[in-house]
Amino acid sequence: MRVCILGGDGYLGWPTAMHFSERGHQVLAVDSCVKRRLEAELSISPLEDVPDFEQRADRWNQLGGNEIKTIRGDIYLEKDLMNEICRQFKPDVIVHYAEQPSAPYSMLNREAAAYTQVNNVVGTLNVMFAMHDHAPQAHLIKLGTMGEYGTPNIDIEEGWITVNHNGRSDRMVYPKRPSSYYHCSKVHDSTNLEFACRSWGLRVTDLNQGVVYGIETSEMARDPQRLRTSFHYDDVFGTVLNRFVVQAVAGVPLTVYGAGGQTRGYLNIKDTLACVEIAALNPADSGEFRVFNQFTEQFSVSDLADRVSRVARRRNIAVETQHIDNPRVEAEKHYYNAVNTSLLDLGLEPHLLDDDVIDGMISRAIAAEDNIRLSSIMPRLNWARGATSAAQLLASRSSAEESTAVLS
Ligand code: USQ
Repeated sequence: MRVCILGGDGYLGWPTAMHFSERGHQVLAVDSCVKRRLEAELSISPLEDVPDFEQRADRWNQLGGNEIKTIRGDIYLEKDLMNEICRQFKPDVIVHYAEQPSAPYSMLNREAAAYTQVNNVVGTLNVMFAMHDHAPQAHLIKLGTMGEYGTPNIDIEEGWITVNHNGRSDRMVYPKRPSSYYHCSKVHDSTNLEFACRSWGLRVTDLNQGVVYGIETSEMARDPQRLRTSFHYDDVFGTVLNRFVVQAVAGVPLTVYGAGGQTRGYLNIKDTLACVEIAALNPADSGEFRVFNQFTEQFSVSDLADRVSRVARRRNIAVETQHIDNPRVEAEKHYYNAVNTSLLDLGLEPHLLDDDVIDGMISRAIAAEDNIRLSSIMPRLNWARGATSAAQLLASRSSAEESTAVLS
């Protein structure tokens, strides 16, 4: 297949590009590298240095893999880019990760919220229109999020639900209650995509993905330094398990927000790649807006803290857990039961979160221990206070020169 990966420089996009190349597909990876710019503006670095987009592709191509071609470009700002890609590359599959991915970032201030929503929603519109005009048979695999649903007091279905009301019944898009302007952007994308399938006959799979953890895939193992993906542990781009592992190694208490009963779906990065491949090999029908819930296990935040503590203690690393005031507005104790059978039915074989996985992540964090910045660990953004916290965040940074338009 001819596979175009949008967001091919990202935490998931780069491993996905290698995964498809390794399996003999023709891969075009596209990225504006804006996330690296946002990180620099916020004075944030991943735990380990990550080679440039083109350097990683060059390294992969030198190793004799099926060539990964790259384009450095912005699908939102460069209005003709997706048209050109659809006309020239003629993708069979477009995997779309090219969005601002951080919920905390989107809550920073008005500019960050607006950037997140315009970049994500208009970028996706550009993909949809390019497909309509130049690649109507291509299959779009769009990364959505389990956070679109929020934490309803009923079971979460896979995208659709049959509603009975006043004696009548209809199959409707499952109700959404997102919990950040980032998560809202994914809901807006889903609305636009469902409409495009209905009105233009596009074929779309929306992967409502849970929180991803892990940094190892078989392709990266071929040159762990030069093919690696990013490992964020900071308060803006770091996700919870990655953060807890680094906090344990740094010898600071694990930052459980609030009561710790917040339950979410989780999956290993290896399963992200497998799920995207399964979706690509089993495309949606023309006109079908198909939704898969992409996670393998559910955990509460306290469960994760307990697991990291237990594995760290086996290495004689003493770990404490601290329940800190929750910077987010979210339920801290709630019902959570989400269906995730579609991908399993299509053959997904999950890599579950066992102690060895956590231990492997601890080893990586120990190897990069000197890079851990303690100033990146405590949450600096507050959902409810919003812009006030942006000012606090600015003040908490070491140098005035680092301030940027985003934060001003
Ligand atoms: N949390 C803590 N302590 C921390 C960090 C987070 O208790 O130090 C809690 C949060 O309050 C939240 C849960 O852990 O209840 C998950 O937070 P997260 O930062 O790991 O993940 P989230 O903000 O939900 O976003 C991440 C990705 C996003 C993806 C989403 C999937 O950044 O791109 O869409 O996971 S989901 O959560 O299913 O919506």
